[in-house]
Amino acid sequence: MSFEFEKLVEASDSKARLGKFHTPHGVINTPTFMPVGTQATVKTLSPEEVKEAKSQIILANTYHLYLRPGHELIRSAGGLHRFMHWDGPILTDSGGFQVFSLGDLRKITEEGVLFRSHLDGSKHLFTPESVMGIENALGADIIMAFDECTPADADEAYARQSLERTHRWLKRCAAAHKRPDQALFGIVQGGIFPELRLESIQRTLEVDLPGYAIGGLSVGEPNEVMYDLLDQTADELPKDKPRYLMGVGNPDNLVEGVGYGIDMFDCVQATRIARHGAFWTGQGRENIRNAKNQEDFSPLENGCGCYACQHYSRAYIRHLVQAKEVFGIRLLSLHNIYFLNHLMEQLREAIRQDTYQAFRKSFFAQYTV
Ligand code: PRF
Ligand code: ZN
Repeated sequence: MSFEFEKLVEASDSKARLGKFHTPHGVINTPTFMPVGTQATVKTLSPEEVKEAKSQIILANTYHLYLRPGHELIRSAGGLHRFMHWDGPILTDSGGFQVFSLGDLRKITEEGVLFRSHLDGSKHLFTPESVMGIENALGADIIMAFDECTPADADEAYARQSLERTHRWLKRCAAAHKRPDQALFGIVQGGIFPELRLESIQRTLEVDLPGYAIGGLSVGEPNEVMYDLLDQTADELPKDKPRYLMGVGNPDNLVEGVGYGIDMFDCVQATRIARHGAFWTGQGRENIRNAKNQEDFSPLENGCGCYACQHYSRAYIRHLVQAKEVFGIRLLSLHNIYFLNHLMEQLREAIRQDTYQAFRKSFFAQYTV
């Protein structure tokens, strides 16, 4: 099975690239944004709606699906694509982020991570081998290696120890991965230390894989620290493989990330902020609850092509959110996902025209972070 990454255009004004990544469930135009469907659903939306909002690929979580409903049940259903009725590409994250977010509920050893379920407190062990078994059962097109997401406040000694363990685990993941129709991606760590990140890249590349991810960023460090690290390290990843910046980010992070040569992004923000009544426009983030929207019969964003903006006003969506009607959250989620996918489409077009820097400039002239 080939997971070919075709590089179509390289920008002359930045490290941005335009490409196509081939998977068994279709081609992904890069750079791209992936909406998050943690529990095999992009919260409140049907797959048709997610697709209509221009999504090419979605992300699901090994940790959640393993605990509930269980990967064997999903295997019995015919895999994740059939289970959730999404026929496009899917990526599963490995749980290397979720289990480390559990705080006191987990213990890290060389073997793996012992953790307690956030659902019922039951004890479980994730190892590189068991996680590959789960991801093979789920059957996503792209599966992430089991890593340790190094916390932003880790000192250099801890970050080194953690990245070394992540590399030993990557070798075990590669040995345990059994399905050639799934692409295993390795994950670079190294905390906020540029030398450690460069070393992590070298060690990760020792395992020849169809794609590589940058983990451990956007975990509490300032944006400028993340941008500096990306500037110094992202382009050291192979030019002929997709590069995925995990758990990032907001519209401004996507615009900047593309300029550092990132091809794939995911973030829960689009649907999470919708549940708080928030949405993005070209000017920045706003909240529909704001009194100024009460009698505003214009769409969330003038000129937006999304379903919500085609048919509904700010006044109506504000009413739904105030009345706690689920449809309000659905409309905001649709708009936010469309907004990020449309932004990526504009970035791809800018790279094609070799006008990335001009696009970036005009974006930040309007957008308040
Ligand atoms: N590792 C994994 N998943 C992730 C991260 C990571 O470092 C991050 C960090 N931003 C988000 N999701 N496996
Ligand atoms: Zn819209």
